Amino acid sequence: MGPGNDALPLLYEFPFSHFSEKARWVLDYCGQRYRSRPQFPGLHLLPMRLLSGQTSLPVLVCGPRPIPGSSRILRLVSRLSGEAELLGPPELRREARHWMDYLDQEIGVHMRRALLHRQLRDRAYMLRVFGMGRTGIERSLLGFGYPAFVQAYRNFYDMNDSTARDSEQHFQKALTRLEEHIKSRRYLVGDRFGLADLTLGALLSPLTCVPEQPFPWPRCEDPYMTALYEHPVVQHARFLYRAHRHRTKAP
Ligand SMILES: N[C@@H](CCC(=O)N[C@@H](CS)C(=O)NCC(=O)O)C(=O)O
Repeated sequence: MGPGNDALPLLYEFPFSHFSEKARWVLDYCGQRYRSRPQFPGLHLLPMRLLSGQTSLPVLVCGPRPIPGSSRILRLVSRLSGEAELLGPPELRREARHWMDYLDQEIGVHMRRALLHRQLRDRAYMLRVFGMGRTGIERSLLGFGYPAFVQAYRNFYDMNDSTARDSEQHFQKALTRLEEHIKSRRYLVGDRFGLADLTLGALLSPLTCVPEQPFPWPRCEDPYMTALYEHPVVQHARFLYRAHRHRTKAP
C-alpha cells in the first residue's frame, strides 16, 4: 500500500472504540496513511450495512472490497505494508491467532459489557467518552437523547445485571490467565511485539488512559474501575503503548 491523497485507505470507525483502536494502531505502526470516517453510534447502521453487508466497526476500505473485522484488518495491513514480522514467524502464527480470537471475545466483548454496564450510569462521564472526536452539535444531540441512547445501547449489547455479572467473571478469568502468562515474558507469543500484543494493548485502551492513545479514555471514579486501573495486565498494556504505539517507518 503506497497511495497518495485521494487513494488513501478509508477507515470507518468509532473514535472511542477499542476494536477501532486496533485498526488505528496497526495503520499507524505500519506507517500507512489513511483517512478516518468517524461514525455516530446508531446512525452508522444503514450506511455500514450498505457498504459492507454488516454493521460492526471498524471497516477498512482499501481496494475493491470493504474489509470489516479488526483482526482481518490487522493481518491485511501487516502483510500489505511489508510488516510481516507483526504476524510472527510461521510456526507461531497459529498461537498468535488463538490469542487474538481469545482476546477479542474475553476482553473485547466481555470487558465492554462489564464496564459499560456501570459506566452508562454516569451520564457526564459517558458524554465525554462518546463525545470524543465529535462536533459541538453532535455532542449536544447526544446529551439531549442520552436516556434513549443508553436504552438502545443496553439492548444492542444485551446488557443487564445478570449478563454484566457473567461478563465480569469472563473478564476477570482472562486477566488472571494473562497475568500468569506475562509474568515471565514481555510478549504474548515469541520474543517480539506482534499482532497478539497489539490486540491486547488496544482492547484494554478504555483502562490504560495514556497519552499515546489518539482518543484517551478519561478515568472513571467507580471503585470497580479504579481497582482495574492498577491491575498488572493493564500496567502491561501501558508498557505496550509506551514501547510500540508509534510509527516504525515514515508514511
Ligand atoms: N468482531 C468485530 C467486533 C467489532 C465491534 O464489536 N465493534 C462495535 C464497537 S466496539 C460496533 O461496531 N458495534 C456496533 C455494531 O455492531 O453495529 C471486530 O473485530 O471488528
